[in-house]
Amino acid sequence: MTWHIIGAGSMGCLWTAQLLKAGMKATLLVREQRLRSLNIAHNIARPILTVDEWDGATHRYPIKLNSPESLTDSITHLLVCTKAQDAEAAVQSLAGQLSDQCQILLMQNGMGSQQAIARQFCSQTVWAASTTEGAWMKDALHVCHAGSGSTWVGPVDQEPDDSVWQALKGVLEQLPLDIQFTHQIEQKLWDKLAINCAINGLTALYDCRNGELLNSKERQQRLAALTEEVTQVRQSAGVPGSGNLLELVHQVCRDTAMNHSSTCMDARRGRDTELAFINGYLIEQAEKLGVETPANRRLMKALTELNIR
Ligand code: KPL
Repeated sequence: MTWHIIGAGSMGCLWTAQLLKAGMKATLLVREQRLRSLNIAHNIARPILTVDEWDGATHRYPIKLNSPESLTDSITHLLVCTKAQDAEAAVQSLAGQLSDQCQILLMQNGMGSQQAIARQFCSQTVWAASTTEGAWMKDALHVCHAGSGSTWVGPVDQEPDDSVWQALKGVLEQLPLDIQFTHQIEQKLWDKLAINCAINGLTALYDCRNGELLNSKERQQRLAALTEEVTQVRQSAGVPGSGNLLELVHQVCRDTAMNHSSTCMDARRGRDTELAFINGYLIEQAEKLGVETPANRRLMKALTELNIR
């Protein structure tokens, strides 16, 4: 079995390494220009992917790199690890290569991109993942697996046959990661949406680490207001809750206290963020449902004024 992984950021590199470790074949897909620079930088036929594991071990894997433009293989298992705003175009760029039985696994933050892809690729099976694995890039093709977490996987807006379900489950169970399959991935995506709505934008606004959001009363109040709005929109959308979201948000702030969120890092680097699929998605859903979201709107306005989009 060969997996094609699109997106060579922290999750793309981490998952490529875990697939290779489990004895599967993996081809990492990057844009043509990036492919050239990586091949030149590594100056060898087989570039090396390096993973610093959270237990202190370092593993190196010779990997196969390609670009969507020059790929001729038929894709049976596609892992999409791009930013949310790039996911739909990434899958479309591979549309001609996807087999009808292709399993497409989406690993984006936020919501909206998964549903858009599921609507377009109805012959294939589209799965979404929600993960708490902690990883960051030290350098190109060098990822630091900073903390081990859990990953939930479930189908988006469809129920695959049991044989399809069992086949993917059997494959992913071979990975050295904690992966759990669920029929309620939407609930898991909403849990993660609450975490990202509360933490990501605020850390970009204050340019601080995740743990520093708990440092003052004002920041804690903003976390609480953002989270409360997610709870209200979620309830109006009829998505069952899975516990106290504010407790979950505080737990993530403590567990990832020293991390800079992905949005804070994007803002620092002057890159587009995933906020349109995080707070933006929440505000859009709230409007449809007639729910007010002043805290989320205030945050988005403040970020726009700082040119963080
Ligand atoms: O998902 C994250 C992100 O940075 O995007 C959190 C959970 C906030 C960890 O930093």
